[in-house]
Amino acid sequence: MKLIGMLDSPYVRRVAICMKLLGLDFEHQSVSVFSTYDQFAKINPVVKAPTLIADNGSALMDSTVILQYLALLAGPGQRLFPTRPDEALRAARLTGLALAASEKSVQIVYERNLRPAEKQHEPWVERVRTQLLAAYAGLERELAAAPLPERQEQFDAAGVAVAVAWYFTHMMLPEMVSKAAHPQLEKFSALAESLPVFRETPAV
Ligand SMILES: N[C@@H](CCC(=O)N[C@@H](CS)C(=O)NCC(=O)O)C(=O)O
Repeated sequence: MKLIGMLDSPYVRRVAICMKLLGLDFEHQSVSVFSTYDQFAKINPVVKAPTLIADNGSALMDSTVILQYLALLAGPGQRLFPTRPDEALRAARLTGLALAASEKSVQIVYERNLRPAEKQHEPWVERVRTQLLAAYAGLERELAAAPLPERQEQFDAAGVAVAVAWYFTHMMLPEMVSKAAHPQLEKFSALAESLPVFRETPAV
């Protein structure tokens, strides 16, 4: 299997870390949807990162769809996606918030970096920023109510999504979301980023 995309994408990084936690063999190709668009388009004409090339050559896209497929390959004993309904519900809530935070961060980055200054629309950026802050406020409350597991062998896909989103937002939009106002997220992120699987999969 091949995972295509740059690890500075929270979606690509999420899949790469989960693949390592699942113990799956894969080759990672750091191809950019921007600086190497044509090369990416030859692999997947839709040019979405991540793209997973399955062993039969099928090109899959969307990190959640890819992880759904990979969890099946890893077998019934995998522990990245809980199967108990109460645990699955919490994982779904955390993952949804983390993916919304990633998406809203990406939207602001695209608005700032891809559109010419005179075409930027501040009411839109403000709307997206409000959504971004709401997603992180929700996550902060969730973590304050019940902390996420901290050891690598206890990590699940929801924890990966949360940690990757928080790191990405601060890497790309340093002043946008206060670290001081989100102590639970900041603590969890620092811990996650110190784990071997996160350090071996840096957001670059
Ligand atoms: N919902 C998708 C979002 C993936 C996504 O938007 N990736 C960005 C890179 S961070 C991308 O492919 N951008 C190029 C484009 O959308 O044209 C997922 O979970 O994989």
